[in-house]
Amino acid sequence: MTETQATHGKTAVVVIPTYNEADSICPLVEALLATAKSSAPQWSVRVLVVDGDSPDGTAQAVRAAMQHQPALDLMVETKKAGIGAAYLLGFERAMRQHAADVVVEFDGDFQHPPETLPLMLEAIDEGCDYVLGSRAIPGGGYPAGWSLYRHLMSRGGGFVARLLLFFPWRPFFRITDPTTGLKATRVRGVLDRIDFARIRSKGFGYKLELLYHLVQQGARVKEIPLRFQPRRAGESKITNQTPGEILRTVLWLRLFGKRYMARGV
Ligand SMILES: Nc1nc2c(ncn2[C@@H]2O[C@H](COP(=O)(O)OP(=O)(O)OP(=O)(O)O)[C@@H](O)[C@H]2O)c(=O)[nH]1
Ligand SMILES: [Mg+2]
Repeated sequence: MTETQATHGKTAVVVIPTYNEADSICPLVEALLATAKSSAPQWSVRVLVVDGDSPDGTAQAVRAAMQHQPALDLMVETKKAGIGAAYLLGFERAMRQHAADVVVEFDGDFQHPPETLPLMLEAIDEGCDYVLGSRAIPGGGYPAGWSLYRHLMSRGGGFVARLLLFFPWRPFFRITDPTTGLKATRVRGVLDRIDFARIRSKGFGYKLELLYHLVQQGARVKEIPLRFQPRRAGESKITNQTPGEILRTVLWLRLFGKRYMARGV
């Protein structure tokens, strides 16, 4: 075994979906790779950007960065198709092409602090399968200056999602922030047991679907604190339809989720 193989035995692919994130994406990629190199040297970390054909030049900026950054990869969708669709595309490529041992879900707007990456990989090293960044446990939190509406949507919506997905079972008490977007998932025996064709939501609801199925499947879950930052640049892709889409997804999962996956996986 070469030295590189010995020190970089495991591969983590950080998948970042982007739509009009040209101002943040390159500094974010640099920060992620730098923190991984210094604080998780036992991991080979790659970053895969899945761009929804952004008109602001996000993909061009990534392509330019790829010239000097071999750990960076890019997929460009034919058109913006939802955050869930982008992640599933990215997971497929991470698993098939990059032989990922772990895939990480990470926002492209610096709301997830890059320093959380080594902490998530450390939890995977300890034996966890599914590491979730939680804004609702000590050490985590929401951005200062968020409107009452955003707090209500995030905290109230999160509570309703927990209730519908898990009450009165044990996961209800363990999953404190079900709508979080920061996650690290072990591939072998965990993510590779999910049939992506059966994930129904192409938008933000995919988060709840994957959470539900992975928890049902018995993934060993750990939450780490997530201090969710204000957006650095660009605009939110959350619309007035997003809360309704998430609510429909969790209701459907509560009613049919268990039987649906049991038939297919
Ligand atoms: N490729 C692709 N990326 C998307 C799509 N929707 C959202 N994203 C990206 O997914 C990440 C999360 O989306 P955000 O709009 O930041 O969602 P959020 O963080 O919950 O909301 P804010 O706090 O308002 O930013 C960002 O990097 C977006 O650019 C999409 O349809 N396609
Ligand atoms: Mg965001």
